[in-house]
Amino acid sequence: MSRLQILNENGDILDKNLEPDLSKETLIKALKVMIQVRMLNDKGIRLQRQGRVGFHIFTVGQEAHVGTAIALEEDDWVYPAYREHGIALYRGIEVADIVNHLFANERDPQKGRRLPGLFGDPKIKFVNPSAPIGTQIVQAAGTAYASKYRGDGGVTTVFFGDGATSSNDFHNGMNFGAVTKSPAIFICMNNQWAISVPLSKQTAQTEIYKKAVAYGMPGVQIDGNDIFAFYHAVKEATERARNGEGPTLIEAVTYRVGPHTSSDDPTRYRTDDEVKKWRVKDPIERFQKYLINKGYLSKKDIDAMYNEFEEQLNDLVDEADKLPKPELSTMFDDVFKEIPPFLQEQKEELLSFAEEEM
Ligand SMILES: Cc1ncc(C[n+]2csc(CCOP(=O)(O)OP(=O)(O)O)c2C)c(N)n1
Ligand SMILES: [Mg+2]
Repeated sequence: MSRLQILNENGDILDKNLEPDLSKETLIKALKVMIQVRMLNDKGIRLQRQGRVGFHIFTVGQEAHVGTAIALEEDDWVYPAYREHGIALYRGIEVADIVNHLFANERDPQKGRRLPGLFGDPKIKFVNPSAPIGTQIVQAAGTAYASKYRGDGGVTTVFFGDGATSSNDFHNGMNFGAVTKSPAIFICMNNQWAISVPLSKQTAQTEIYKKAVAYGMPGVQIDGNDIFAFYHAVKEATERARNGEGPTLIEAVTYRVGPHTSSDDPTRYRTDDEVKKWRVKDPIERFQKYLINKGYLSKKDIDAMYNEFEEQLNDLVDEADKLPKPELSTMFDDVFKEIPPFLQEQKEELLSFAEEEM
């Protein structure tokens, strides 16, 4: 089986029969979101380097995942790994929520408890990522099983990296999902690297989609920089899932163009040539070319989209930077419905200690 590509690097459709029938508005919204992901990335790393934000997770080159959001229903669950911010933006997360989260200020919906970039939002069924690699795969398999059990017609999609396929949770989740024929979509973002470990040192079966055979589910490999390949593969997988035919594994072959995080220096373990080879496959540039060729947008319209978001982002950053951190007492919230006496005691002790120190 070959790798599914619909939109090539020049922005051309390779097979007219596979060109998705999507409205101009939907396509423009998708581009807008991809641009937002890219600009949030660029802003995030600058803020981290300026010492204003503690940590940064790079997303450059992996923005084609937005095609997934177009293919899903709004009510379907999504478990991201940690580079799939486009799904949250497509589903309408407030950009201010993301920015406040980066600064871990008092308006951060995560209340300053998560690494910057590891956010979720229950309103849009975008689940908080767990830091241990692979955990979300079993969580998603459970959520998909719950949908089947309740008969609510929902589909659960879970993203994970190539490195995560070496985790026990990959096996558990794939096996459970397939054997229970649950409505799950497993999407492996094969970006070739797990921090400094290349794919060839991670697994002897480097065509990850083939692992699906062992679990008894279909596996498809797509160009992970092609928004239409995502759309097409996910759409097909949702149809199977909703028909009671069980899960699908989608391997999206992409590349982590940036470092793993702000704590990583990839020049220590990979060549510039490799990175350059992938830069020309940029998912946003090819989609922009497509939209220009189609007559939906001009170069000027696209420039305006960047400028508009730049302004919005700068305003949000200025505001977020000035806000105080969450109240110390909030660290005791949310775990128990009613705070147990031993924690109440600790809370009072901490607060009186903090008062004395001030
Ligand atoms: C169980 C576990 N082991 C190690 C780590 C440290 N760690 C964080 S990200 C990462 C690499 C993950 O690579 P991959 O799954 O390919 O995702 P990518 O970062 O490439 O998107 C590792 C080893 C962790 N978070 N959890
Ligand atoms: Mg990886």
